[in-house]
Amino acid sequence: MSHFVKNCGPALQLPHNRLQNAIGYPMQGQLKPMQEEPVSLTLYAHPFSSYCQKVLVALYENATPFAYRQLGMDDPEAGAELARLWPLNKMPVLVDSDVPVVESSVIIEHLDLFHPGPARLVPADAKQALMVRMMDRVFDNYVMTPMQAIVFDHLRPADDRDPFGVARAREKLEDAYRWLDGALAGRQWACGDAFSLADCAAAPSLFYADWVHEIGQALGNLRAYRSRLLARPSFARAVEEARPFRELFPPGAPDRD
Ligand SMILES: N[C@@H](CCC(=O)N[C@@H](CS)C(=O)NCC(=O)O)C(=O)O
Repeated sequence: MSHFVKNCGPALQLPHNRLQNAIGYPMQGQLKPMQEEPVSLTLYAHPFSSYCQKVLVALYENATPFAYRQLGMDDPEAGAELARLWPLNKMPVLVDSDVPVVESSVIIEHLDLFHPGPARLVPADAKQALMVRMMDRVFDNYVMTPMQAIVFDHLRPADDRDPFGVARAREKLEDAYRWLDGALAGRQWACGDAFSLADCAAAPSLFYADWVHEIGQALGNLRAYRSRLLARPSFARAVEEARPFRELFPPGAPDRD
């Protein structure tokens, strides 16, 4: 979800010169472990954005304190700050001790590294971590991406609609659903018993993907997994916070979930 909420949002306290110098990650010595000083995290995000929800789930899993800089049409200054922080103009962006961290997966890895809580979202074991990263990529690339292609087609002018691209996106979703249904057999979460980065990615991607291209009744493992994600308190909270924005969903939100 993006264009329709992109420049929408509250008020950054950082002076401009610090923002302009901020790109460059990691900056040695700038990031302090949580034990040494109070957490100073600001998240630029919108509650209805799928990639923002991915990071919000990670923050809520560990009750990590952060300032929420909500982007919105009613706060152009927040959008301008985002553009200064990350000229590619994508949300979410996390600012940690004046250092912007971009890309949802990297933000979650950053939280796990610098602000760990009881729920470790990236396993300490390198081999297990690889599986988690692989599944994170699967959800972003093969569920989130085609889902967004379908959603954004609704934002195009009638003459610029792309039926071929939408049909292809639906095929991609079908392929991903089928593969995931097999991969999830016998698993509670994406990679087994522990909730991880991969589940943070899975939750919003499957949530919205099912809205635009319903997961078939035959794919019981995937449907049950999506239901478990919806029942997870961290994601349930993100879904509730986004509920007031459902009317913005370009294809129209279904009357469920
Ligand atoms: N790869 C990025 C994707 C972020 C992304 O696409 N965010 C959308 C909102 S869900 C956005 O900011 N779109 C604005 C735009 O495309 O202009 C990530 O993982 O953070």
